Amino acid sequence: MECLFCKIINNEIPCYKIYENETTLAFLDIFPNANGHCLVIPKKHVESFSKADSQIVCDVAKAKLAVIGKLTKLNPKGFNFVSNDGNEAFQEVLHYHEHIIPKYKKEEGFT
Ligand code: DGP
Repeated sequence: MECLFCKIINNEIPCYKIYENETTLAFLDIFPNANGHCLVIPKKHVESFSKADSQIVCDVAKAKLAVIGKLTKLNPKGFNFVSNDGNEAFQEVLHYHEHIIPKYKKEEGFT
């Protein structure tokens, strides 16, 4: 099995787990953009959001809500939810994942 995130699901590669249930896993991104930057993935391998069926999309969405609940202890002021879809969109790991990036203050230049 070559998929990096499938290896994480199978405990072949370690990760810092934030949330897990039967169908999904969330863990800290190894290259975080902010404290608490998580990735939420389905346990069933699917390449990207646009290739996922509605059940997977629903499972991941529910897991995102659970992860947000866990991240409240970091006291974020907001979140960015990002899913890169395809190599042209800078998707590096071809296993569907949603980035949850906590935001702590407004960035310079934005009103
Ligand atoms: P994307 O560019 O959307 O495919 O993002 C892939 C993310 O996966 C990137 O932010 C870094 C993260 N990542 C890559 N390899 C590992 C790993 O081995 N462990 C963890 N925790 N995250 C990883």
